[in-house]
Amino acid sequence: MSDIDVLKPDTVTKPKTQQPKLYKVILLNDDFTPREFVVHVLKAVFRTTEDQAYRIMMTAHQKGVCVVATYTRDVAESKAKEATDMGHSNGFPLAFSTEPEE
Ligand code: TYC
Repeated sequence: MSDIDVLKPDTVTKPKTQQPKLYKVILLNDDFTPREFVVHVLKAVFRTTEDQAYRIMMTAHQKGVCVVATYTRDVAESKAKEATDMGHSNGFPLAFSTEPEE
């Protein structure tokens, strides 16, 4: 028996389930929402730590946008809506969008 035969698996099983397509939730910068409020929303809706929320907020603040996290489509869309609604309920133009991952 050659080395190659020893290393080769007898059967190759194909996964039966497909990986669901993932969607990014994107935080958009604006000039009005207070920084602390953005951090509060990120912690509440996306369950980030204070430190992660601060970094995400500062990236959006400096670059215009920041990917918050990726989820299945339904979860991404409902979290983006919940977070956007939280801003609007408090009189801020805070906005989150979603887009499919490559
Ligand atoms: N740019 C806002 C300010 O200076 C803070 C902010 C950061 C708002 C990130 C939205 O996605 C955002 N108060």
